[in-house]
Amino acid sequence: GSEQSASMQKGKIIGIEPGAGIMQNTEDAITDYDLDYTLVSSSSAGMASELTKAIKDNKWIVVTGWTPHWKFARFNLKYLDDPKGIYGGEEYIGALARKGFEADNPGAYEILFRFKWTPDEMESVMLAIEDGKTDEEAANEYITTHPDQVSNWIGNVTGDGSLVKIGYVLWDSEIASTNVLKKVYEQAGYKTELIAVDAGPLYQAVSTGDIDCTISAWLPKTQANYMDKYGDDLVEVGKTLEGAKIGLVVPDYVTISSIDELNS
Ligand code: PBE
Repeated sequence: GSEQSASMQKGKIIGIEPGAGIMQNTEDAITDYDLDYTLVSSSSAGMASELTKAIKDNKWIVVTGWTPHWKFARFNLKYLDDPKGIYGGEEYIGALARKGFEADNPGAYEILFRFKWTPDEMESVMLAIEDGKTDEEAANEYITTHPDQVSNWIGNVTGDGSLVKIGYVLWDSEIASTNVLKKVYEQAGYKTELIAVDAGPLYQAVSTGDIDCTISAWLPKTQANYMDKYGDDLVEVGKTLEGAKIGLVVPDYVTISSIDELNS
């Protein structure tokens, strides 16, 4: 029964890549709430498959979760309340650029500055990928079905065929957004290179100028540790998406409602 399953899964929080901001936040939560839990590192895909399996068997599970994410469209899930505010409140997804990107490539910078969409729009691309489309197919489909938005992003910019190096982390959300940005740049007349790295090396590469830009920055709280370390050596261009959120997520059938209750 689910009660037995419950005790089997307790004691673990299923996490994602060790470098993700949410992993640091979760270590802080374990300490500050004095949780009798260990955080298990995995990957975004691994977390999602653990979650899918647990729900199929009606088992107790707690994962590190974030919005936008296709899992909220697919399953009945809830965030656990976080009375201590360890996971912050409303987060945004920022665009970061290397110092000098605006001067060297003003058109490409302008597109980055104007690239803004909603959680629902981003989630639609994530869902298409989850439904089996390739990253590229899903991004193409988004571009062709949102021509007005794309032309707003591009504005009067005419690309000169130069290369824009875009860094990202292989989180589902950033796979979706970065592939859309890539298509926008290509439609505007730029070449692109996508460079997948972990979060720490990503911030470092923007700060050293090894890559031009990224739209993988979850702020102000999620990746505060990386911003503290590298923020002075990079440019925060703008907010690509507002209304993001991170926290601990459980299926609805898990009866607790707050992180406080995890030990009980
Ligand atoms: N996330 C999704 C990332 C940002 C994107 C919330 C897993 C993190 O740094 O935790």
